[in-house]
Amino acid sequence: MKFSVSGRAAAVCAATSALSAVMLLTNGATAGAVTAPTPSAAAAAPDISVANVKAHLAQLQSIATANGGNRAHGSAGYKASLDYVKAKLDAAGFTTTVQQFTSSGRTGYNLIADWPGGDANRVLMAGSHLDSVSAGPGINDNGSGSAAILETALAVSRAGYQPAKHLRFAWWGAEELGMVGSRSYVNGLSSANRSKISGYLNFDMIGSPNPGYFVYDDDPTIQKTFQDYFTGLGVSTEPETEGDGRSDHAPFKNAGVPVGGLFSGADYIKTAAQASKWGGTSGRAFDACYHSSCDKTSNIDDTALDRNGDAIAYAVWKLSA
Ligand code: DTR
Ligand code: ZN
Ligand code: ZN
Repeated sequence: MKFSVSGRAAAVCAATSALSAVMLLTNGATAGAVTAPTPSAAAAAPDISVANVKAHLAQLQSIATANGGNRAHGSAGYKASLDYVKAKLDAAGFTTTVQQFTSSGRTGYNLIADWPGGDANRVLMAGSHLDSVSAGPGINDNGSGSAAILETALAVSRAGYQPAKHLRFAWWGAEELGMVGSRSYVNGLSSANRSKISGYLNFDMIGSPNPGYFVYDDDPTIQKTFQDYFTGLGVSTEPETEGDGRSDHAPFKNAGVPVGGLFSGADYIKTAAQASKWGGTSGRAFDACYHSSCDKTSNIDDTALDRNGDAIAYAVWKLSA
């Protein structure tokens, strides 16, 4: 199995899940890249610039356009998406690892980014699937989650944030094939390493054009953290019940890890009651371009993307302190 080693990257090959051997490519963290630490007790989450998040989405759109119109598992568009995210994180001082796996006869990749520092025995994770369906560029599903956690990770670096817990971010491959990448990651963890994960936050579709504000109702502490944020905004939320088992939090939940997350809606129809509290259009889907070629940069509601991005940063700061 071929792999390229870049910079001070080191490759560790380990056979793990039943899917295939998993190849790990890890860069060397650039110690100098981390700025002066900020005491975690005093740290408040920064605003996540929706303009920066949208700039990442524009890059993902350009990548899809240059690669046959999608960023699906096994495609050049997916690998280019991963390379884009990895380059930003390497430059910001993260220790990145590329996990390689095979599914449906094609090579897939997870990108794991560890922020140096924090208690290695208490890891807070935030993740999003980076792959699209083959029908389109997947800007809302799930460029939105991928771009928002990327910008949150970059905000951690800019702030020189040094929380009590260890922070780990993940971009999953082959979610659209059945959470293949995230399942491969969880299956590859020893029970000791699995028990070190204090929580996994999942963000899959957070910029839907006719948005709802749904909070995963799995772990109550994580759920309340997100609910408190939106209460502070004066935005009501609903429990996310349609997605149980349908995104990358499922393998973590099945392994006993506390999970939570945010969702702005897919092809389900917004009711009149929901439109009255959230705005938008009743009788229409939250995202009418779900799994379609029209899931492009125009298929995003900036307010939902902005609010959810800020909620992600709030939860990462609060749950890692
Ligand atoms: N984002 C979808 C999976 C998904 C997550 N929650 C829901 C709720 C209703 C429909 C689909 C989903 C995907 O990746 O296809
Ligand atoms: Zn999807
Ligand atoms: Zn998705």
